[in-house]
Amino acid sequence: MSTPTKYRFTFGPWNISQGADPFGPTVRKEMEYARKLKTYKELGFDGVQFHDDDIVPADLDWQATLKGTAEVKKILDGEGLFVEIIAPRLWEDPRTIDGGFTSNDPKERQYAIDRAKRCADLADEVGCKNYVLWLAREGTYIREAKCAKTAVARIVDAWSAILEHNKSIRILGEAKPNEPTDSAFIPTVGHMMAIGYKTADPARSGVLIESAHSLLAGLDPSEDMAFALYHGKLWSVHLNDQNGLKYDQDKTFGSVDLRRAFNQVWVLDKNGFGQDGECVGLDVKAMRTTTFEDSLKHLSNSKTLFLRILDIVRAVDEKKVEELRAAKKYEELEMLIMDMLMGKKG
Ligand code: XLS
Ligand code: MG
Repeated sequence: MSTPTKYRFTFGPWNISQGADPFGPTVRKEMEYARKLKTYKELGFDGVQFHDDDIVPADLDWQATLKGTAEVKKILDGEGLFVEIIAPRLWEDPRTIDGGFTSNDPKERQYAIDRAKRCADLADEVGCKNYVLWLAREGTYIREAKCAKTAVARIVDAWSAILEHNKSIRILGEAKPNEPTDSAFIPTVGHMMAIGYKTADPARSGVLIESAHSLLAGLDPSEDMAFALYHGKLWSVHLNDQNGLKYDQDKTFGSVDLRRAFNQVWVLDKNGFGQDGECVGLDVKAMRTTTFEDSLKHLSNSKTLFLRILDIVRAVDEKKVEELRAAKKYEELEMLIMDMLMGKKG
């Protein structure tokens, strides 16, 4: 690779939260929206990730939507921020309780498609080309509830309908195996890429990989990233960390397993991620016990850890690695990496 990538960092306003969880209410006061947008530059971030309703409520009429969107765009321009991704939040509306594109009710499926198209229109308004589909409720709690084969076809059709509706966006599918449903129809990055190849425009179909989502599927995120990079389909990431096969924890990147984080940065940096403008997105949550004053630390810490790990990745003696690979001296290679991770120079 020619010049080292200068990474650009992004996150979504939902990553600054009030700390509610399924077992208890909010524990921190709400940060005012304009204040949230101000924190980006203060923390050294470059761009914003949005859901449709992170910009304006999803049920506004189109005139009011345009007005509200223009106001948000003005704040972003004033801050020098761009919108990296936009995603329809298809999992909170009462009409998506049974899923969006795969609901058993045709009226609800139509609602999901209409909302997804509207979100693509919004992408144009904020100058964003990357449209993320996290298929949150496209799954079931019991196999017999829906025909799983029909569900896959419905997802492909919906994806194609969005691409046909808006020719300037590209869609990044974000896979997750479970939560909020028990069993997602498109559980892994590999499944998601196979879906992309079946849509109306495979060239505009790719993936966003979230570290924790790969881990929840029992997979290594760096392996998923390498697979998507080979296909030229890794268009964004949601880096974070995860402590075993539990609920989706969205922990600070690198905070659970440093070597696993190292492997992700290694794969990204060595394979040109970011050279076509792809961003390092973070999808991280502050611990519930965190105070309002400290409620941005998980974001700055994740970015700092990424950059520190990047320094280590770039300091590894590549010639030595090649020699050890050629000689298949993997015990020694492992120790070389461990030494670097533990602060031994060279
Ligand atoms: C969940 C996802 C979701 C998407 C955007 O993990 O991060 O928030 O990224 O729809
Ligand atoms: Mg995510």
